[in-house]
Amino acid sequence: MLKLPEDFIFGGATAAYQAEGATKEGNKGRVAWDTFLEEEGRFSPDPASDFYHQYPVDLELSEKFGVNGIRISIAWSRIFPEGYGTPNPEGIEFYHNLFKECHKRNVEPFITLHHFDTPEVLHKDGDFLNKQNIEHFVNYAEFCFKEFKNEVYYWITFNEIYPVSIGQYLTGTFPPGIRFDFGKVFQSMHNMMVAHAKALIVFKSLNNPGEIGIVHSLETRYPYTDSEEDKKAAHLDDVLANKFLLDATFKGYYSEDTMKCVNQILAANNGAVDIQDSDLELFAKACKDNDFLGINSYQSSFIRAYDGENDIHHNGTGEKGTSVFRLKGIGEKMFDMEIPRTDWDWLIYPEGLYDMMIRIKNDYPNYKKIYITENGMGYKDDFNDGVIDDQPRIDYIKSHMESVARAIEDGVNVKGYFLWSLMDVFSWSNGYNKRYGLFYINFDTQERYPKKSAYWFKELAETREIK
Ligand code: BGP
Repeated sequence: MLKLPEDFIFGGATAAYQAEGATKEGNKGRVAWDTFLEEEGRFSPDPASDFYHQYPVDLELSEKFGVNGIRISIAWSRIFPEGYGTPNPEGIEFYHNLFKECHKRNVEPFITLHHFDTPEVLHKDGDFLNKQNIEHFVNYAEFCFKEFKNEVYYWITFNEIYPVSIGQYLTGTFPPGIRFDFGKVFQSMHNMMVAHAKALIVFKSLNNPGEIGIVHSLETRYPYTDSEEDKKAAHLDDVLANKFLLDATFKGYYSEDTMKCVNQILAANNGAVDIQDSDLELFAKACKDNDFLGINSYQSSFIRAYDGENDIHHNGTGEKGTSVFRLKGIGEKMFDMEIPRTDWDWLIYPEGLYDMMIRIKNDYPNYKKIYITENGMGYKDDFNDGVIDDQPRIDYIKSHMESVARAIEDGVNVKGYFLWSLMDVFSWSNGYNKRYGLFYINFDTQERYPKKSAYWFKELAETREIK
Protein backbone atom coordinates (compact mmCIF):
# COMPACT_ATOMS: atom_id res chain seq x y z
CA MET A 1 0.00 0.00 0.00
CA LEU A 2 1.27 3.47 -0.86
CA LYS A 3 1.81 6.03 1.89
CA LEU A 4 2.32 9.80 1.74
CA PRO A 5 5.05 11.64 3.70
CA GLU A 6 4.58 12.99 7.20
CA ASP A 7 4.69 16.72 6.38
CA PHE A 8 2.33 16.37 3.41
CA ILE A 9 -0.42 18.97 2.95
CA PHE A 10 -3.89 17.48 2.49
CA GLY A 11 -5.57 20.58 1.14
CA GLY A 12 -8.76 21.85 -0.41
CA ALA A 13 -8.86 24.49 -3.15
CA THR A 14 -11.20 27.43 -3.75
CA ALA A 15 -11.17 30.67 -5.76
CA ALA A 16 -12.68 34.02 -4.77
CA TYR A 17 -15.17 34.42 -7.62
CA GLN A 18 -16.32 30.81 -7.47
CA ALA A 19 -16.76 30.65 -3.69
CA GLU A 20 -17.35 34.08 -2.16
CA GLY A 21 -20.53 35.27 -3.83
CA ALA A 22 -21.36 38.71 -2.37
CA THR A 23 -20.22 40.32 -5.62
CA LYS A 24 -21.96 43.58 -4.71
CA GLU A 25 -20.95 43.72 -1.04
CA GLY A 26 -18.09 45.36 0.79
CA ASN A 27 -17.46 47.99 -1.92
CA LYS A 28 -16.18 45.32 -4.28
CA GLY A 29 -15.41 46.58 -7.77
CA ARG A 30 -16.92 44.93 -10.82
CA VAL A 31 -15.06 42.28 -12.79
CA ALA A 32 -15.50 41.43 -16.45
CA TRP A 33 -17.21 38.17 -15.49
CA ASP A 34 -20.10 40.11 -13.89
CA THR A 35 -21.07 41.63 -17.22
CA PHE A 36 -20.23 38.53 -19.26
CA LEU A 37 -22.48 36.30 -17.13
CA GLU A 38 -25.28 38.89 -17.08
CA GLU A 39 -25.20 39.08 -20.87
CA GLU A 40 -25.04 35.29 -21.30
CA GLY A 41 -27.92 34.89 -18.83
CA ARG A 42 -27.07 31.24 -18.04
CA PHE A 43 -25.76 31.47 -14.46
CA SER A 44 -25.23 34.02 -11.74
CA PRO A 45 -22.04 34.27 -9.65
CA ASP A 46 -24.26 34.96 -6.64
CA PRO A 47 -24.65 33.35 -4.22
CA ALA A 48 -21.92 30.84 -5.20
CA SER A 49 -20.89 29.16 -1.91
CA ASP A 50 -21.44 32.37 0.05
CA PHE A 51 -17.89 31.90 1.38
CA TYR A 52 -17.85 35.66 2.08
CA HIS A 53 -20.12 34.92 5.05
CA GLN A 54 -19.76 31.16 5.54
CA TYR A 55 -15.98 30.87 5.72
CA PRO A 56 -15.96 30.14 9.48
CA VAL A 57 -18.22 27.13 8.79
CA ASP A 58 -16.02 25.89 5.93
CA LEU A 59 -12.85 26.24 7.98
CA GLU A 60 -14.40 24.46 10.93
CA LEU A 61 -15.39 21.61 8.60
CA SER A 62 -11.86 21.61 7.15
CA GLU A 63 -10.33 21.14 10.57
CA LYS A 64 -12.82 18.40 11.41
CA PHE A 65 -12.11 16.46 8.21
CA GLY A 66 -8.31 16.58 8.31
CA VAL A 67 -7.90 19.32 5.69
CA ASN A 68 -4.73 21.15 6.77
CA GLY A 69 -4.27 23.52 3.82
CA ILE A 70 -6.57 25.73 1.78
CA ARG A 71 -6.11 27.52 -1.51
CA ILE A 72 -7.90 30.86 -1.42
CA SER A 73 -7.62 33.68 -3.94
CA ILE A 74 -7.81 37.35 -3.14
CA ALA A 75 -10.32 39.19 -5.32
CA TRP A 76 -8.18 42.01 -6.72
CA SER A 77 -11.34 44.13 -7.06
CA ARG A 78 -12.08 43.88 -3.32
CA ILE A 79 -8.67 45.43 -2.57
CA PHE A 80 -8.61 47.89 -5.49
CA PRO A 81 -12.17 48.23 -6.88
CA GLU A 82 -10.85 49.91 -10.04
CA GLY A 83 -7.70 47.79 -10.22
CA TYR A 84 -5.44 50.55 -8.84
CA GLY A 85 -5.65 53.73 -6.80
CA THR A 86 -7.02 53.90 -3.27
CA PRO A 87 -7.31 50.58 -1.46
CA ASN A 88 -10.71 49.57 -0.06
CA PRO A 89 -10.60 49.10 3.75
CA GLU A 90 -13.58 46.71 3.79
CA GLY A 91 -11.91 44.33 1.37
CA ILE A 92 -8.66 44.43 3.32
CA GLU A 93 -10.45 43.72 6.57
CA PHE A 94 -12.34 40.80 5.07
CA TYR A 95 -9.11 39.04 4.08
CA HIS A 96 -7.44 39.78 7.44
CA ASN A 97 -10.38 38.12 9.18
CA LEU A 98 -10.41 35.21 6.77
CA PHE A 99 -6.68 34.49 7.13
CA LYS A 100 -6.95 34.79 10.92
CA GLU A 101 -9.71 32.18 10.89
CA CYS A 102 -7.53 29.83 8.79
CA HIS A 103 -4.81 29.93 11.44
CA LYS A 104 -7.32 29.51 14.24
CA ARG A 105 -8.43 26.26 12.54
CA ASN A 106 -4.86 25.12 11.74
CA VAL A 107 -5.50 25.30 8.02
CA GLU A 108 -2.50 26.77 6.18
CA PRO A 109 -3.59 29.37 3.61
CA PHE A 110 -2.01 29.30 0.13
CA ILE A 111 -2.98 32.61 -1.44
CA THR A 112 -3.45 33.25 -5.16
CA LEU A 113 -3.37 36.85 -6.37
CA HIS A 114 -5.07 36.33 -9.71
CA HIS A 115 -7.62 33.60 -10.32
CA PHE A 116 -9.35 34.67 -13.57
CA ASP A 117 -10.87 37.87 -12.09
CA THR A 118 -9.18 41.03 -13.38
CA PRO A 119 -11.12 44.18 -12.36
CA GLU A 120 -13.49 45.24 -15.12
CA VAL A 121 -11.90 48.67 -15.66
CA LEU A 122 -8.56 47.05 -16.52
CA HIS A 123 -10.13 44.17 -18.40
CA LYS A 124 -11.95 46.60 -20.70
CA ASP A 125 -8.63 48.25 -21.31
CA GLY A 126 -7.12 45.09 -22.79
CA ASP A 127 -6.48 43.01 -19.68
CA PHE A 128 -2.97 41.55 -19.93
CA LEU A 129 -2.62 42.46 -23.60
CA ASN A 130 -2.13 45.99 -22.30
CA LYS A 131 1.32 46.32 -20.73
CA GLN A 132 0.13 49.08 -18.39
CA ASN A 133 -1.96 46.44 -16.64
CA ILE A 134 1.18 44.44 -15.85
CA GLU A 135 2.26 47.40 -13.70
CA HIS A 136 -1.15 47.59 -11.99
CA PHE A 137 -0.95 43.88 -11.17
CA VAL A 138 2.55 44.18 -9.73
CA ASN A 139 1.49 47.14 -7.56
CA TYR A 140 -1.51 45.19 -6.28
CA ALA A 141 0.75 42.20 -5.55
CA GLU A 142 3.24 44.36 -3.65
CA PHE A 143 0.42 45.88 -1.61
CA CYS A 144 -0.78 42.38 -0.60
CA PHE A 145 2.73 41.10 0.20
CA LYS A 146 3.14 43.98 2.65
CA GLU A 147 -0.38 44.08 4.08
CA PHE A 148 -0.75 40.35 4.76
CA LYS A 149 2.84 39.47 5.55
CA ASN A 150 2.06 38.25 9.05
CA GLU A 151 -0.74 35.94 7.96
CA VAL A 152 0.32 34.60 4.58
CA TYR A 153 3.45 32.50 4.04
CA TYR A 154 2.63 30.87 0.67
CA TRP A 155 1.94 33.13 -2.31
CA ILE A 156 0.85 32.25 -5.83
CA THR A 157 0.95 34.94 -8.52
CA PHE A 158 -1.31 33.47 -11.20
CA ASN A 159 -3.70 30.58 -11.49
CA GLU A 160 -3.61 28.87 -14.88
CA ILE A 161 -2.32 31.30 -17.47
CA TYR A 162 -3.03 28.95 -20.40
CA PRO A 163 -6.73 28.38 -19.62
CA VAL A 164 -7.20 32.13 -19.07
CA SER A 165 -5.66 32.97 -22.42
CA ILE A 166 -7.48 30.32 -24.44
CA GLY A 167 -10.75 30.99 -22.60
CA GLN A 168 -10.47 34.67 -23.52
CA TYR A 169 -9.08 34.45 -27.06
CA LEU A 170 -9.44 30.91 -28.43
CA THR A 171 -12.56 29.15 -27.15
CA GLY A 172 -14.38 32.37 -26.25
CA THR A 173 -15.79 30.86 -23.04
CA PHE A 174 -14.22 33.60 -20.87
CA PRO A 175 -14.75 37.34 -21.32
CA PRO A 176 -14.23 39.04 -23.77
CA GLY A 177 -15.35 35.92 -25.66
CA ILE A 178 -12.98 36.17 -28.65
CA ARG A 179 -12.36 33.01 -30.71
CA PHE A 180 -9.36 31.62 -32.55
CA ASP A 181 -7.00 34.58 -32.15
CA PHE A 182 -3.68 32.81 -31.56
CA GLY A 183 -1.67 36.05 -31.58
CA LYS A 184 -3.63 37.27 -28.58
CA VAL A 185 -3.36 33.85 -26.88
CA PHE A 186 0.45 33.86 -26.98
CA GLN A 187 0.71 37.60 -26.23
CA SER A 188 -1.48 37.35 -23.17
CA MET A 189 0.38 34.26 -21.89
CA HIS A 190 3.71 35.99 -22.41
CA ASN A 191 2.60 39.22 -20.74
CA MET A 192 1.22 37.36 -17.73
CA MET A 193 4.58 35.61 -17.40
CA VAL A 194 6.23 39.05 -17.43
CA ALA A 195 3.85 40.10 -14.65
CA HIS A 196 4.72 36.92 -12.72
CA ALA A 197 8.46 37.55 -13.07
CA LYS A 198 8.09 41.17 -11.93
CA ALA A 199 5.93 40.26 -8.92
CA LEU A 200 8.37 37.53 -7.94
CA ILE A 201 11.32 39.93 -8.10
CA VAL A 202 9.43 42.44 -5.92
CA PHE A 203 8.54 39.73 -3.39
CA LYS A 204 12.16 38.61 -3.07
CA SER A 205 13.33 42.23 -2.66
CA LEU A 206 11.05 42.65 0.37
CA ASN A 207 12.76 39.83 2.28
CA ASN A 208 9.46 38.84 3.87
CA PRO A 209 9.28 35.41 5.40
CA GLY A 210 7.50 33.16 2.95
CA GLU A 211 7.53 31.45 -0.41
CA ILE A 212 6.23 32.31 -3.84
CA GLY A 213 5.31 30.27 -6.88
CA ILE A 214 2.97 29.97 -9.82
CA VAL A 215 0.16 27.56 -10.67
CA HIS A 216 0.06 26.16 -14.19
CA SER A 217 -2.54 23.89 -15.70
CA LEU A 218 -0.29 21.03 -16.81
CA GLU A 219 -1.95 18.13 -18.55
CA THR A 220 -0.03 15.59 -20.56
CA ARG A 221 -0.62 15.38 -24.32
CA TYR A 222 -0.16 11.95 -25.90
CA PRO A 223 -0.20 11.15 -29.62
CA TYR A 224 -3.38 9.29 -30.56
CA THR A 225 -1.36 6.72 -32.56
CA ASP A 226 2.35 6.11 -33.10
CA SER A 227 2.28 7.86 -36.47
CA GLU A 228 4.72 10.73 -37.03
CA GLU A 229 1.79 13.07 -37.85
CA ASP A 230 0.05 12.37 -34.54
CA LYS A 231 3.31 12.74 -32.60
CA LYS A 232 3.86 16.11 -34.22
CA ALA A 233 0.31 17.23 -33.43
CA ALA A 234 0.65 16.20 -29.78
CA HIS A 235 3.96 18.05 -29.54
CA LEU A 236 2.52 21.28 -31.01
CA ASP A 237 -0.43 21.16 -28.61
CA ASP A 238 1.97 20.51 -25.73
CA VAL A 239 4.01 23.59 -26.65
CA LEU A 240 0.85 25.71 -26.70
CA ALA A 241 -0.51 24.40 -23.40
CA ASN A 242 2.56 23.44 -21.36
CA LYS A 243 6.06 24.00 -22.75
CA PHE A 244 5.75 27.70 -23.62
CA LEU A 245 4.92 28.52 -19.99
CA LEU A 246 7.28 26.00 -18.39
CA ASP A 247 10.23 27.33 -20.42
CA ALA A 248 9.44 30.91 -19.36
CA THR A 249 9.03 29.86 -15.73
CA PHE A 250 12.05 27.62 -15.23
CA LYS A 251 14.49 28.09 -18.11
CA GLY A 252 14.10 31.85 -18.18
CA TYR A 253 13.84 31.83 -22.00
CA TYR A 254 11.86 30.10 -24.72
CA SER A 255 13.91 27.24 -26.14
CA GLU A 256 14.60 27.07 -29.85
CA ASP A 257 12.19 24.16 -30.30
CA THR A 258 9.46 26.02 -28.41
CA MET A 259 9.78 29.13 -30.59
CA LYS A 260 9.89 27.04 -33.77
CA CYS A 261 6.55 25.46 -32.82
CA VAL A 262 5.03 28.78 -31.67
CA ASN A 263 5.97 30.41 -34.98
CA GLN A 264 4.51 27.49 -36.90
CA ILE A 265 1.19 27.76 -35.02
CA LEU A 266 1.12 31.54 -35.50
CA ALA A 267 1.93 31.28 -39.22
CA ALA A 268 -0.95 28.83 -39.74
CA ASN A 269 -3.31 31.22 -37.97
CA ASN A 270 -2.02 34.62 -39.18
CA GLY A 271 -0.93 35.72 -35.72
CA ALA A 272 2.14 37.36 -34.22
CA VAL A 273 3.66 37.75 -30.78
CA ASP A 274 5.93 40.52 -29.51
CA ILE A 275 8.66 39.32 -27.14
CA GLN A 276 11.09 42.00 -26.00
CA ASP A 277 14.69 41.36 -24.87
CA SER A 278 13.88 43.19 -21.64
CA ASP A 279 11.12 40.61 -20.94
CA LEU A 280 13.59 37.78 -21.36
CA GLU A 281 16.00 39.52 -18.98
CA LEU A 282 13.24 39.49 -16.36
CA PHE A 283 12.57 35.80 -16.98
CA ALA A 284 16.27 35.01 -16.60
CA LYS A 285 16.36 36.83 -13.28
CA ALA A 286 13.13 35.35 -11.90
CA CYS A 287 13.50 31.74 -13.04
CA LYS A 288 15.84 30.83 -10.18
CA ASP A 289 13.51 32.21 -7.53
CA ASN A 290 10.31 30.19 -7.90
CA ASP A 291 10.01 28.47 -4.53
CA PHE A 292 7.46 26.01 -5.83
CA LEU A 293 5.41 24.99 -8.85
CA GLY A 294 1.69 24.39 -8.52
CA ILE A 295 0.30 21.79 -10.91
CA ASN A 296 -3.40 21.76 -11.73
CA SER A 297 -4.35 18.58 -13.52
CA TYR A 298 -7.72 17.01 -14.23
CA GLN A 299 -7.36 15.07 -17.47
CA SER A 300 -4.98 14.02 -20.22
CA SER A 301 -5.36 14.57 -23.93
CA PHE A 302 -4.84 12.28 -26.91
CA ILE A 303 -4.14 14.29 -30.04
CA ARG A 304 -4.56 13.29 -33.67
CA ALA A 305 -3.22 15.11 -36.74
CA TYR A 306 -5.77 17.50 -38.25
CA ASP A 307 -5.59 19.72 -41.30
CA GLY A 308 -8.96 21.51 -41.21
CA GLU A 309 -10.16 24.84 -39.86
CA ASN A 310 -10.50 25.77 -36.18
CA ASP A 311 -13.57 24.11 -34.66
CA ILE A 312 -14.51 24.01 -30.99
CA HIS A 313 -17.62 22.99 -29.11
CA HIS A 314 -17.37 23.51 -25.36
CA ASN A 315 -19.35 20.91 -23.41
CA GLY A 316 -20.62 23.17 -20.64
CA THR A 317 -23.73 21.13 -19.87
CA GLY A 318 -22.40 17.70 -18.96
CA GLU A 319 -23.91 16.11 -22.05
CA LYS A 320 -21.34 13.40 -22.63
CA GLY A 321 -19.94 13.14 -26.13
CA THR A 322 -20.57 16.71 -27.28
CA SER A 323 -17.00 18.08 -27.02
CA VAL A 324 -15.13 19.14 -30.15
CA PHE A 325 -11.62 20.62 -30.03
CA ARG A 326 -9.77 20.91 -33.35
CA LEU A 327 -7.11 23.51 -33.91
CA LYS A 328 -5.83 24.65 -37.27
CA GLY A 329 -2.13 23.93 -37.71
CA ILE A 330 -2.01 21.90 -34.49
CA GLY A 331 -4.28 18.88 -34.11
CA GLU A 332 -7.50 17.39 -32.84
CA LYS A 333 -8.34 16.18 -29.34
CA MET A 334 -9.88 12.71 -29.32
CA PHE A 335 -12.61 12.01 -26.80
CA ASP A 336 -14.25 8.76 -27.82
CA MET A 337 -11.68 6.32 -26.46
CA GLU A 338 -11.36 3.26 -24.25
CA ILE A 339 -10.62 5.50 -21.28
CA PRO A 340 -13.22 6.52 -18.70
CA ARG A 341 -14.32 10.12 -18.89
CA THR A 342 -16.57 12.47 -16.97
CA ASP A 343 -19.90 13.74 -18.28
CA TRP A 344 -18.00 16.80 -19.46
CA ASP A 345 -15.71 14.57 -21.59
CA TRP A 346 -12.63 14.95 -19.38
CA LEU A 347 -10.52 11.79 -19.81
CA ILE A 348 -9.65 10.20 -16.47
CA TYR A 349 -6.04 9.11 -16.86
CA PRO A 350 -3.97 9.38 -13.65
CA GLU A 351 -0.85 8.18 -15.46
CA GLY A 352 -0.83 11.60 -17.14
CA LEU A 353 -0.28 13.30 -13.79
CA TYR A 354 2.57 10.89 -12.94
CA ASP A 355 4.20 11.48 -16.34
CA MET A 356 3.95 15.26 -15.90
CA MET A 357 5.69 15.20 -12.50
CA ILE A 358 8.51 13.03 -13.86
CA ARG A 359 8.84 15.36 -16.83
CA ILE A 360 9.23 18.40 -14.59
CA LYS A 361 11.97 16.66 -12.63
CA ASN A 362 13.82 15.68 -15.82
CA ASP A 363 13.31 18.74 -18.04
CA TYR A 364 13.22 21.52 -15.41
CA PRO A 365 15.53 20.26 -12.64
CA ASN A 366 15.59 23.67 -10.90
CA TYR A 367 11.87 23.34 -9.95
CA LYS A 368 12.57 22.96 -6.14
CA LYS A 369 9.18 21.52 -5.12
CA ILE A 370 5.72 20.79 -6.41
CA TYR A 371 2.25 21.08 -4.95
CA ILE A 372 -0.67 19.54 -6.80
CA THR A 373 -2.74 22.68 -6.47
CA GLU A 374 -5.89 21.33 -8.18
CA ASN A 375 -7.16 17.89 -9.04
CA GLY A 376 -10.66 16.54 -8.70
CA MET A 377 -13.74 15.24 -10.43
CA GLY A 378 -16.75 17.18 -11.68
CA TYR A 379 -19.76 15.00 -10.92
CA LYS A 380 -23.55 15.35 -10.76
CA ASP A 381 -23.87 14.37 -7.10
CA ASP A 382 -27.06 12.72 -5.83
CA PHE A 383 -28.41 14.09 -2.59
CA ASN A 384 -30.42 11.48 -0.66
CA ASP A 385 -31.67 12.78 2.67
CA GLY A 386 -28.33 14.28 3.57
CA VAL A 387 -26.33 11.31 2.26
CA ILE A 388 -24.10 11.88 -0.77
CA ASP A 389 -22.47 8.70 -2.05
CA ASP A 390 -19.79 9.95 -4.46
CA GLN A 391 -17.79 6.73 -4.88
CA PRO A 392 -16.63 7.66 -8.44
CA ARG A 393 -14.99 10.79 -6.95
CA ILE A 394 -13.24 8.69 -4.28
CA ASP A 395 -11.92 6.36 -6.99
CA TYR A 396 -10.74 9.37 -8.96
CA ILE A 397 -8.90 10.97 -6.04
CA LYS A 398 -7.40 7.66 -4.95
CA SER A 399 -5.94 6.88 -8.36
CA HIS A 400 -4.42 10.37 -8.64
CA MET A 401 -3.03 10.22 -5.10
CA GLU A 402 -1.37 6.96 -6.10
CA SER A 403 0.30 8.77 -9.00
CA VAL A 404 1.57 11.38 -6.55
CA ALA A 405 2.92 8.76 -4.12
CA ARG A 406 4.64 6.90 -6.96
CA ALA A 407 6.23 10.09 -8.24
CA ILE A 408 7.54 10.82 -4.74
CA GLU A 409 9.01 7.31 -4.58
CA ASP A 410 10.65 8.01 -7.92
CA GLY A 411 12.35 11.12 -6.63
CA VAL A 412 9.96 14.00 -7.36
CA ASN A 413 9.69 16.49 -4.50
CA VAL A 414 5.89 16.79 -4.03
CA LYS A 415 4.82 18.43 -0.78
CA GLY A 416 1.04 18.53 -0.93
CA TYR A 417 -2.22 17.95 -2.76
CA PHE A 418 -5.20 20.32 -2.89
CA LEU A 419 -8.46 18.79 -3.94
CA TRP A 420 -10.59 20.90 -6.24
CA SER A 421 -12.72 21.81 -4.53
CA LEU A 422 -13.03 22.07 -0.76
CA MET A 423 -16.80 22.57 -0.95
CA ASP A 424 -19.03 22.77 -4.02
CA VAL A 425 -18.44 26.04 -5.86
CA PHE A 426 -19.64 27.89 -8.95
CA SER A 427 -18.03 26.63 -12.16
CA TRP A 428 -17.13 29.44 -14.61
CA SER A 429 -18.57 27.98 -17.77
CA ASN A 430 -20.61 25.09 -16.35
CA GLY A 431 -22.62 26.68 -13.55
CA TYR A 432 -23.81 24.83 -10.48
CA ASN A 433 -24.50 21.23 -11.52
CA LYS A 434 -20.82 20.41 -12.02
CA ARG A 435 -19.89 19.72 -8.42
CA TYR A 436 -16.41 18.98 -7.13
CA GLY A 437 -16.53 19.49 -3.35
CA LEU A 438 -15.84 17.33 -0.32
CA PHE A 439 -18.79 19.20 1.18
CA TYR A 440 -22.09 19.31 -0.67
CA ILE A 441 -23.83 22.68 -0.70
CA ASN A 442 -27.53 23.27 -0.99
CA PHE A 443 -27.18 26.55 -2.91
CA ASP A 444 -30.65 27.72 -1.80
CA THR A 445 -30.07 27.38 1.94
CA GLN A 446 -26.24 27.37 1.93
CA GLU A 447 -26.22 24.34 4.20
CA ARG A 448 -23.13 22.14 4.03
CA TYR A 449 -23.15 18.30 4.08
CA PRO A 450 -20.00 16.13 4.11
CA LYS A 451 -20.01 13.70 1.17
CA LYS A 452 -18.77 10.12 1.42
CA SER A 453 -15.49 11.42 -0.07
CA ALA A 454 -15.05 13.75 2.92
CA TYR A 455 -14.99 10.79 5.30
CA TRP A 456 -12.58 8.95 3.00
CA PHE A 457 -10.35 12.04 2.79
CA LYS A 458 -10.32 12.38 6.59
CA GLU A 459 -9.03 8.85 6.98
CA LEU A 460 -6.43 9.43 4.30
CA ALA A 461 -5.20 12.59 6.04
CA GLU A 462 -5.02 10.79 9.39
CA THR A 463 -3.26 7.62 8.24
CA ARG A 464 -1.55 8.99 5.11
CA GLU A 465 -2.24 5.54 3.63
CA ILE A 466 -3.94 5.40 0.26
CA LYS A 467 -6.62 2.70 0.62
C1 BGP B 1 -9.51 25.05 -13.17
C2 BGP B 1 -9.74 26.34 -12.45
C3 BGP B 1 -10.77 26.30 -11.37
C4 BGP B 1 -11.92 25.35 -11.61
C5 BGP B 1 -11.46 24.03 -12.21
C6 BGP B 1 -12.58 23.14 -12.66
O1 BGP B 1 -9.19 25.33 -14.49
O2 BGP B 1 -8.55 26.81 -11.87
O3 BGP B 1 -11.15 27.62 -11.14
O4 BGP B 1 -12.98 25.93 -12.22
O5 BGP B 1 -10.61 24.22 -13.30
O6 BGP B 1 -13.02 23.56 -13.91
P1 BGP B 1 -14.53 23.62 -14.32
O7 BGP B 1 -15.19 24.41 -13.26
O8 BGP B 1 -14.54 24.28 -15.65
O9 BGP B 1 -14.99 22.22 -14.38
